[in-house]
Amino acid sequence: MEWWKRSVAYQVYPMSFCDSNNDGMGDIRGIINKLDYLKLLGIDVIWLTPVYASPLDDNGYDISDYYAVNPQFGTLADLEELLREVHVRGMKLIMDLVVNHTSDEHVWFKSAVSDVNSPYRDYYIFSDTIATAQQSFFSGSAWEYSTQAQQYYFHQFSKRQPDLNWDNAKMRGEIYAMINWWLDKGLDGFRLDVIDLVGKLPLEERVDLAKTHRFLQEMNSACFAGRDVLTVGETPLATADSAWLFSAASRRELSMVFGFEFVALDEVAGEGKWELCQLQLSELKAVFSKWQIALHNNGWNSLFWSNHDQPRIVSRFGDDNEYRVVSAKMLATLLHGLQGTPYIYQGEELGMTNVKFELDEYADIETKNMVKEKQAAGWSMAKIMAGIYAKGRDNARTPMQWDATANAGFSTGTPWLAVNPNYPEINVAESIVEANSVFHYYQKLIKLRREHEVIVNGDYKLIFPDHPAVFAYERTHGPTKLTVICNFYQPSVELALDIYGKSILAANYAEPIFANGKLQLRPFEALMLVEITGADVEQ
Ligand code: ISL
Repeated sequence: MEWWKRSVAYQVYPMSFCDSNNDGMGDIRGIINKLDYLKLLGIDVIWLTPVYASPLDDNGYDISDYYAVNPQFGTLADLEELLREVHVRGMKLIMDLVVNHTSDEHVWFKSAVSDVNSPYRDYYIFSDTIATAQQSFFSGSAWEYSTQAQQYYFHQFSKRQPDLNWDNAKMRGEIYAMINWWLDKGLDGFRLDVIDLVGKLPLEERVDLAKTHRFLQEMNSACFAGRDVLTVGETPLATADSAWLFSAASRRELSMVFGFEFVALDEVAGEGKWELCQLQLSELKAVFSKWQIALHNNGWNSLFWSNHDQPRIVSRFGDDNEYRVVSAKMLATLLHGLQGTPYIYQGEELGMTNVKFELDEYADIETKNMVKEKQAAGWSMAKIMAGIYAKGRDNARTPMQWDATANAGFSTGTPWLAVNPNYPEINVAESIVEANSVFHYYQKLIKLRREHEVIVNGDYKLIFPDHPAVFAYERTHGPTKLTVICNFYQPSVELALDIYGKSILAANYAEPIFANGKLQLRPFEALMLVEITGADVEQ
């Protein structure tokens, strides 16, 4: 079986991970210094968000040179050292591949705007008019006028992130050569940014999925075929029904994709991420179950609660006050019992929380653009701030909390984004000494995946489907049955589940309470149980 099906990944956001030279910005040397911490946690793969040359309009997702490292993060030699040090510790490293768009400072774009006859003009998408009403993901029209080019160009993200024209075969060839250059260094794979947007039909305001798949198959045969790499697509448009098209081995595209269906469950349908609503547990159960069943034996799931674009999960679906530790563990239990490759976002393993900053302390381009757009649309400041507190991307981007010293031990300089003020209580140093910490619980869950084949391979069945407060499921592999039970809310509840004969693999309270034939679940209580139902021994 492919190694990445047995792996647990960890996402490092370099700007906010560890600052070795105290300029306020995390760097590659800082990551090298913390590799032993990641090894202690027990993860197998590190996903490094972009460290390429970039003006950082969108924190590195705007690349100006795919072959160079941003000097603020270090040098190419530092990156090669990081790769070696990761390998020395028996881990793997994947990098971000941002090829839907470049920075407007990329030489291709500079040439494209300066000369209508440039061979690079067709690497991008130009039009004499605002060809469609399409909106950018970061507010406003997806068409920006370039006075230099004397035409509009297409950008699905910020206006400093012009979209590449994937219909241009020469451009695609240059991208594939670049991918191979990195893989030849021994890199273990890539996370492919918004890869389902590359099959563009910009003049029709939509993407063509069939075209995207053709490009991915071409990329696979040009770059990934014959290499033992992990490729994970970021696919905001993928559904449970379409995800296998990217990830089934027979398709020769990617190893797996990130599904984003669940992240829309706390927003008003069709109104975008800032129009908030309460999560319905029944919907979360339905979405997770659908993906689990659809990709069992046909494709592969990526499992995640958080990343650098999402708020902190304990603040979002758990409780970041009194029940912070138990609810963070409950959410971890729910996710880490599922089939797929789990991705832990830095700080999630500490139960790091959202922040409430003053408006001028936010750095994210999405947040800044949203404030302007919503103000113009007449939203109150209270509603705008409520949106940012709940969903702003900077919630996830505050510096990693290493210890209780100034700036959480992230940097002795002034951090580029303020540190969450709760760092004296929530930090790595504290988590390592505290036996009951969220950290130790994650460490245990990671180990369990290695020890129990049923977690990797078992099938999935939702149990107690209609229970309003409990998310519970079974995984079965041969004679082995895994049962995961999570009380998603604070009130205690009863569950008619017999735990006789089952052993506890993980739990966020000391002992389960079983009385009157029922399991009594305390606030946010979670249990992972295993039993052998037949005589055979698990393979
Ligand atoms: O974060 C989002 C909503 O808040 C998503 O719409 C997000 O923009 C989308 O999933 C694409 O994300 C990726 O590409 C962006 C970059 O800003 C994100 O950080 C990256 O993860 C453009 O490169």
